[in-house]
Amino acid sequence: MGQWSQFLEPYKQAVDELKIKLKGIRSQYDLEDVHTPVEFVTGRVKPLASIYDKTLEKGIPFEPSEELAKELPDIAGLRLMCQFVDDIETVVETLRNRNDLEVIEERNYIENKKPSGYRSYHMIIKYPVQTIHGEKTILAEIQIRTLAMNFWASIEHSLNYKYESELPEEISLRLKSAAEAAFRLDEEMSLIRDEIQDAQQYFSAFKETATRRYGNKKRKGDLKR
Ligand code: 0O2
Ligand code: 0O2
Repeated sequence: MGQWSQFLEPYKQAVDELKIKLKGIRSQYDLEDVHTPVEFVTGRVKPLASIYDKTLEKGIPFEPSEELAKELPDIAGLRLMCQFVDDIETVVETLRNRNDLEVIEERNYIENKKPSGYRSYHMIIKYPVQTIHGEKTILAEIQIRTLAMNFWASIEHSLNYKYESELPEEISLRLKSAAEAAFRLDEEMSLIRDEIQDAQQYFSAFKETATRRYGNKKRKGDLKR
């Protein structure tokens, strides 16, 4: 167990660091009072049970090793959720241009959705972690998706877990249809994107003015007086 803790420590550090850095993208856009392409960020180190399952799938030994680190590029996993499909391209471009990480692979499951109906944009990166024994470069996976894609993926993930990846035909068909409905929702929202962004800017300006004037307790009508 100790060996695993030592092996996973740089991944934990990378997830912690990258969560702060990627959340920074959102706060910098907020400060400039423009639409932020990042709605929220999550991250996790792959649980040992999932690492074990993957080693069985890939036919590699379940032990901390260079081979395992190479075969499982998502031991450190970050997820960025966006409001609009177009935001994904902005985030992807931002990540390609950073000097604190190197993008080594991209998979576009939005243009090429998976047979399950899954849509998301994946990037595999190299990320240097500073340790007491010097720099260690690890691989991490960043998944970028809209809120609707994320909603679908988390429901599908839970159902797959419940049915141990053997989804009944009817559920599988309904999920595929739900994936298309989620994508149509994204398309509809994109069509009224300007309208939505104006409303969001108006709402945050309102909140700011209300907080400045009255603290947190006043309503919209109070501002008009
Ligand atoms: P389940 O059952 O997996 O959904 P904070 O530090 O407060 O911002 P916190 O609570 O440490 O955040 O965790 P965070 O970053 O909000 O999100 C952790 C959850 O996101 C976990 O869910 C992960 O499963 C999921 N997650 C985030 N990023 C990834 C990723 O890149 N890949 C995968 N597979 N999962 C990711 P839970 O809570 O474990 O529950
Ligand atoms: P977790 O931590 O439970 O999410 P390959 O080995 O090259 O065939 P691999 O390793 O499966 O491909 O990579 P892929 O498909 O690019 O990305 C894997 C991750 O994407 C998964 O992690 C999921 O997080 C997500 N994903 C891929 N396909 C689906 C899908 O059909 N539904 C959902 N909900 N998520 C999907 P893991 O390994 O499942 O682990």
